[in-house]
Parts: sequence; C-alpha cells; structure tokens
Amino acid sequence: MEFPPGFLWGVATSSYQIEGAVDVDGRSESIWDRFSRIPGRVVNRDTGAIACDHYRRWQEDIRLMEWLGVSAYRFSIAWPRVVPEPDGAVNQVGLDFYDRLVDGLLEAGIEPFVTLYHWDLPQYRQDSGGWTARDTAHAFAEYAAAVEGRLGDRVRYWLTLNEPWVVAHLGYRTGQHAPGLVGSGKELDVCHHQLLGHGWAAQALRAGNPDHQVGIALNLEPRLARSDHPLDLEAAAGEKGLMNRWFLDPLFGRDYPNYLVELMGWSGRVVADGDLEVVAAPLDMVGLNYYRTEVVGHPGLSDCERPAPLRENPPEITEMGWPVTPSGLGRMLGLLQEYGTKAVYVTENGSAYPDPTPKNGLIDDERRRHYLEVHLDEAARAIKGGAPLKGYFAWTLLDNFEWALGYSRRFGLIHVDFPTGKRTPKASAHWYRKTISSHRH
Ligand code: IFM
Repeated sequence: MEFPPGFLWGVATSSYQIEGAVDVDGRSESIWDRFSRIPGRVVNRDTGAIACDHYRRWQEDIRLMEWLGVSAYRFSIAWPRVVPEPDGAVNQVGLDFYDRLVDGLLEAGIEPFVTLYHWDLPQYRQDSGGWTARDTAHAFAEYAAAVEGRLGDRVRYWLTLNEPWVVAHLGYRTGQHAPGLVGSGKELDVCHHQLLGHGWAAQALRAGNPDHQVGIALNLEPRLARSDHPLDLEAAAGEKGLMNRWFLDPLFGRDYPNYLVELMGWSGRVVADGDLEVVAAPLDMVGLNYYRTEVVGHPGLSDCERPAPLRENPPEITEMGWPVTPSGLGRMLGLLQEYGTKAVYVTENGSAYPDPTPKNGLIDDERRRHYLEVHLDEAARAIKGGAPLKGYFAWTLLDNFEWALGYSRRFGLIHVDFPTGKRTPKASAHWYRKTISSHRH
C-alpha cells in the first residue's frame, strides 16, 4: 500500500455515541435521548446517557489517539449543548467542552475535523417539525455560525451533516432511528431541508473564514441488481439513485434527478426559488462514509423467475449483516471523481464483530483488522488510479452506542468495558498504529 505525503490518518466518532453527560453544563434533550427511552426502540433499552463517558475522559481518549499516531480526529458537536433552548441563545459552557477538546488535539498534533450534525437534533426542534420544517435549516445555520465563532480560529476542516440519507430514510420512513416516524411520506422533504441547511451552514462557515475547508459526509453505496431481470434492474437503480445521485446531483449544481422525482412521486413543493443555488455551495471536500455494497432484487420476483445466475454471496458478512465488499469503495471514489470532486476523505469505514475472548490480555479481532486492511488496500489502489483521496478515518476509536442496536455491536479499535469505562486497544488498533507509523510521512 502506498499513500501520498500529507495523507491524513484518522479515527472518527460522534457526540451522542460516545459523550454521555447528557444533562450536564446546560445540555438539553436530544431526539436520541427521547427515542431511546421509548421501550422497544433500542436493543436492551440502551441509551447514550453514559456511553463511553468521553465528556469526562476526553483527555485519556486524546492520549489513546496519540498512541495510535493519528494525524486527524473527526468528532461531532452536540447541537443541544450549544443551543439548548428554542430561544436560540448560545450556551458558551457547552462550547467550553469542545474548546478544550480542540486545544488538547492541537497540542497533541492532531488535526480536528468537526462534524456539525451527527443526528442529535435538539428535541425542541423536533417538537416544531424537525427536518420536515424549513426553519430547522435556518436554525442549523445559526448554530453553525455559533460553533464557528468559538472554534473557527483553530478548526480548519468542517463537515456540515453526517449521512443525510440515514436521517431521512431511517428517521422518517422506516422509523428505526429517531425521531422514529414510520411512513411519514416526508423523507424527501427532509433530504431537501438538510441540504438547504448544509448550504446555509457552509455560507456561515465561510463568512467566518473563507479559508475553511467545508464539506459534507455522505454514505454512498453501490447497489447491484440481483439479476438482469428488468424489475431487478429497476429496483437497484431506484435504491442506488436515492442513496447517491439524490444528494450528489444537487450538491454539484444539478437539479434533483428527474427519474427519481417521478419514481417517488415527489411534489418538490418545499424547494423554493434560489434553494438549489444554496445547496450547490462549492464543496472543498466530500466525506465518504463507506461500509458495504448491497445486492438488490425486486421484492415481487422469485429466484426462479430470474434469468441470469444470482450474484455470488460475498465471502464475509459482518455482525451488522453487511457484506465485506472493498471494491465498492473504489467504485464510490470513482463516482465522486465523475462529479469533479476536488478532495475526498473517507470519513468512516469500519466493521462490527463480536470480540473474541482475550488471550494473554489481547483481544485478537482479526476480522476487524482484515476489514481495515482490504479497504485501505482498495483506497491505495484508487489513489494510484487518480482518485483525489486525501485521508482516511477508521470508524471508530471506541466501542460505542450503535444507535438502535445500543451497545450490542462493537465497531471500536479500542474495547470499552461499559460498566467501568476501561479502554483496551484491540489487535486491530495495534495493527492500525503500525500501519500509520509505516505510512505517515
Ligand atoms: O455508527 C454509525 C455512525 O454513526 C454513522 N455511520 C455508520 C456507523 C455504523 O453503523
């Protein structure tokens, strides 16, 4: 594997998944606090109330990152810490935490990558419609300006939203994520308001400092048709389009793709004059969250009706049920090149597996290590082929709150014993550390 000089090696996390301290220093309730308290929504009734206790143990976590040798750390800011009340007043005490964190990272020689929204919407915003309301996009930009005002003198890299597809489809269609709405019919409106919020937030960040590097983190995925049957092809094209082109087209200055608008019967009434210019604010970078490639078949088609042989099953499936398909990373980097992206960072990539019992004190998570290796290998190949890939963030530093799956899935390079908070690097962390030290120039 070869990586160019200046390539950033990182780890990524998000606020609700690791911080805990949900009612400390003026933070108000988020939609995930509310959602996780509803019986049946999260496995084992887990919540992020304590999580990895990172709010208190952040210095120890920076030491772990120093030990890993990473050059960058991607984390998110909790909106309900910064603007806890509907009146919009900024809670400087909430920002103090991130201020200390950023200083600590810079002292350790680690570049902070800030994500402004990784799903912990203030509950009061949900009470007035959440992302179905245009006002939430305005409020997001105001919140972005407040964070920039406090951290913008030291933070250079900004990601506005994390995975807007997940927010819209899991939050407002399937109901698996907060706010848990099933079949609201509003998921495409939610996409638009998030993208609008992204555009206004990008303007606010650049008004603070035109040199900021501004982007958005998208979960892009290839979706392959199960067979050549026209119904399978159509199903795969629809799903793939909604995950990828639905976001990339407007972000890169095109309209929402017509065929998808028609397929979904979307009225597009929420798109006001001038919105698409806002959404298409120039991107300095795209964050690519890549995990898997799925095979899609039309649900109404049985296998014996399919003409071509079924695609072979991938050799390996993670505990999420996701196939290990590194070639999809190369395909998505290629797609971003087609759109003319100047710089891409893999802002998430990783896997959940049950951890084996430690032997001589070491958790030998070979499958997680292998996942990282094959994806980094693919990344190096893509760079050789011309992809403008500038950095890679492993998901994730610590085992943490995996949303609706609670603490039942472990993605961490570092094991967390949740009752005590004790952190123990797994074999994958040792491997990542070695890989970084032999490739970091
Ligand atoms: O844990 C999540 C993260 O918050 C967003 N991207 C996918 C990860 C694994 O499911």
